[in-house]
Amino acid sequence: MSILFHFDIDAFFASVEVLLNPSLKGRPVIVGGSTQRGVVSTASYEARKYGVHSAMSTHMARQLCPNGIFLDGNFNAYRDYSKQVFKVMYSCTPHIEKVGIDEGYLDVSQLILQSNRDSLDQAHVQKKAMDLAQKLKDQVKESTGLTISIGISYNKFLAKLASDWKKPDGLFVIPQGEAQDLLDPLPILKVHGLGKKTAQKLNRLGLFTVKDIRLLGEVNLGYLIGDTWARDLYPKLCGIDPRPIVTYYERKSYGRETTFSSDTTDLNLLKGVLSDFLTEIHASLMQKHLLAKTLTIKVKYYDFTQHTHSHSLASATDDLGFLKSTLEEVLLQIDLESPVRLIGISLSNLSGSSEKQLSIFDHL
Ligand code: TTP
Ligand code: MG
Repeated sequence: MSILFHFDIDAFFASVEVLLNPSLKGRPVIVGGSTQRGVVSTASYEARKYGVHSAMSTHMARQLCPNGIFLDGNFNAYRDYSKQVFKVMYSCTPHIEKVGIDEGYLDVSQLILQSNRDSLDQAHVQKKAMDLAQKLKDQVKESTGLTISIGISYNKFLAKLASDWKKPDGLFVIPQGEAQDLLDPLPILKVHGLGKKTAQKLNRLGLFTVKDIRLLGEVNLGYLIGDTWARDLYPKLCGIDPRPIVTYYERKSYGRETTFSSDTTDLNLLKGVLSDFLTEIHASLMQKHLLAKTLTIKVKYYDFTQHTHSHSLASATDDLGFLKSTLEEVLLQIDLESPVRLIGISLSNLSGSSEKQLSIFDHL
């Protein structure tokens, strides 16, 4: 079974504005166009008490909250803060799917279950997951000043629902045995993906909760909201969501190549170029907390014939010295006497290095 986290920064743009100008703390901050024709991007929780929310016209927001502090927004700052938050997440695991500027999914199954081989007792697993999530929350708070909410569950749909459950600064778990009981009484609108209009239509038919529409069955629900939508939604109402986490290292390899302005047989030049490329690629891998197992060199000769030479190591590594000596070994196998037009190197067979680089998490 998977253990997934969904995290989402609380009132993201507004919270960054408060960090940039602490005198705004505790006040109704509304980001998204100080002009009358603007649209609200987000509002601080203080402003939400007045009914202000994302996508509302600024005109309406001003009517609801005349004392609101309306700001245009500072996208470079939002991007920087987002990067810092994701950096904390990547220090925990490379198994991350970024969904938006302020949210993402983490697959922590390996981390939790590996450090827990001795006991697969559910309560124990849950405690470990909560401890890890709390550590991430603390780390984000400490390094950025932002609060995030984390939801923990065994699929994406439930993890996202859980992160919303106790916002702001929330932490909530939906364990397998409790999912249906938690889902059933929820108002239809709480189900991610169901729009307001559809919810109103269902309400008019006397259907108000998840249980109400679940009991219709998929086919009947299809008559009301359309087959395609029902097919997607119905399993979720039953706590089922098979969507996998799609991590960046779906990307299979990292590489660089270059074409020389004139063909060359200079072995030192070729070695130097590849060695520099390897240093660069290695830096990208380190940034993403990845290990590589296979090193490949590609050579295109003056006559456009092309050869690739690969070498797979016994185990994946991020040791640059070792990779460089592997590079030299592979180079020995290549014909570098014919003039070379293009040369390139790539690292592939990638895997996460979280187990090695956990630092603050490794005592979990
Ligand atoms: P959200 O995570 O939806 O909202 P939020 O972070 O402001 O509040 P919370 O998560 O606590 O409910 O969106 C993240 C940011 O994306 C938000 O701060 C501003 C931006 N955004 C828009 O610009 N327009 C929108 O309609 C929405 C929903 C968000
Ligand atoms: Mg958010």
